[in-house]
Amino acid sequence: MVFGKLGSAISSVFTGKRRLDDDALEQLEELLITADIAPKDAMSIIEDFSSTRMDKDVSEDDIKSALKDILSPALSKCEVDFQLPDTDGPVVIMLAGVNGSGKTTTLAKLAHYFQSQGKSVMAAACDTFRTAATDQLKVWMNQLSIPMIEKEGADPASVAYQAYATAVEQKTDILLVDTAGRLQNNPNLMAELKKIHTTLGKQNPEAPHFTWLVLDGTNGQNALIQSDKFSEHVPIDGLIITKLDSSSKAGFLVTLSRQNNVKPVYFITSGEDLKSLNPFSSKNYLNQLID
Ligand SMILES: Nc1nc2c(ncn2[C@@H]2O[C@H](COP(=O)(O)OP(=O)(O)O)[C@@H](O)[C@H]2O)c(=O)[nH]1
Ligand SMILES: [Mg+2]
Repeated sequence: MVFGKLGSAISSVFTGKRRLDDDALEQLEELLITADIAPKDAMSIIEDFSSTRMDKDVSEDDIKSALKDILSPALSKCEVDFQLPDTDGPVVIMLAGVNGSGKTTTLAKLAHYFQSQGKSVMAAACDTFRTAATDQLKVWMNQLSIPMIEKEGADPASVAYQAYATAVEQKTDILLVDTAGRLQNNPNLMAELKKIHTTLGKQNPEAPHFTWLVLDGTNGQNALIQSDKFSEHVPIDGLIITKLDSSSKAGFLVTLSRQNNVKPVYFITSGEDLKSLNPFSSKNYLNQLID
C-alpha cells in the first residue's frame, strides 16, 4: 500500500464506528508504516491518538480528520512563500538529486513558470555525464525558446562558469542549472556537484541563490537518506517533490517535516505537463493523502 491509498485503507479498517482499542491502534500504526511513514513517527502519531481518543467510538472520518490535525502543524512548516531575491545579476537556481528523480523535467517546468512571469531564463547543461542528458534538456529548452549553455566533453563546473558569465552578459533574470544524476554514495560525482556550487560562488558570493534537492515522491524512506547525503556535500536550501501524480504520495514528507531543521518544500510536480508545477500546500497535500 502507498500513502495515496491511506484514506481508503483507513476506511476499510474503520468501517462505521469502531472502538479505538489496542487492536485498532495497532492496525492504524501498520497502515502508517506501509504508507512510508517512519516507524518512530507512526508510533508517535499512535501515541497521540491513544492519549486523546482511547476507548472512544470513532468513525473513519474522525480518524481522518484527527490524522490531519496531528500531521498538519509539522507539514505546514514545509510551506514557503517563494520570492525571487532582489539582486543585480542573474538569480541562480541549481537542481541536485539522484538519477531519475526528475531534475531535468522539473527544470523545464521551472523555466516555463518563470517565463510566464515575464522573466528571462537561461539553462546550464551541467549533466555532462551522459550525452543524452544534454539532448533531453535541449529538446525542452528549444520548445520554450530558452538559451542553453552546453560544452561537449567539458567538466560540469566549467559549463556552470560559462553559463553564469553568459547570463550576466545577456542580463538574464534567472539561470537554471541542471546537474547529473548523482548516486549519493559516489564520492567523485558528489565532489563534482560541490565544485559546480563553489565555482558559481566564486563568480558571485550569493550564487547559487538556491540549491534545491529534487526528490522522487515515489521513493519511500530512501528519500530521507538522499536528503542527508546530499546535504553533506552541498548546502540544500529546500526540496522539490516530484511525481505526486503517481499513486504514491511521498509519505516520507511526513517524516521529513517532523525532523529538526525542516527543509522547505519549494515546489511539487505532478505530471509530464509543463504546467504541473505548484507551490507546496500542506492542506492540499493532506487532503490528497488522506481523503
Ligand atoms: N509522472 C511523472 N513523471 C515525472 C515527473 N517528473 C519527472 N517525471 C519523469 O521521471 C523520469 C525522470 O525524469 P528526469 O527529469 O529525466 O530525471 P533526472 O534524471 O533527475 O533529470 C522521466 O521519465 C520524467 O518524465 C512528474 O511530476 N510526474
Ligand atoms: Mg537529468
